[in-house]
Amino acid sequence: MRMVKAIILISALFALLLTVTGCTPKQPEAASVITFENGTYTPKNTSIKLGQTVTFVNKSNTDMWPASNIHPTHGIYPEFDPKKAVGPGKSWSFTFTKAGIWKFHDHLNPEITGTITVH
Ligand SMILES: [Cu+2]
Repeated sequence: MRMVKAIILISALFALLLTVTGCTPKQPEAASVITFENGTYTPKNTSIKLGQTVTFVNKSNTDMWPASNIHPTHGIYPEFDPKKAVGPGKSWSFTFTKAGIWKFHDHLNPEITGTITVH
């Protein structure tokens, strides 16, 4: 009898566990955020999954222009380029549809760089 009680208890715990995990909605892949502030992109190196979106947020008081290397033509990943400056307080999002290690720079200050690894 004690065995039966133990089995019932374990089954109940299992059911509870399944309910708890089953209730947790599957979170969509959180978009990565890279901020531009104090003359740098943070984080400098980001790793994301294929199809994920990265949002560049300009928290500085000057324009930013994150773009694919190589400056000035941005030919390595031409779509990874807002094609214009992004003002203070504004943001620009880009969805990476190509796997690879994508280096970028600030088109207005090409010495400011970063890397986004898409896998
Ligand atoms: Cu450039």
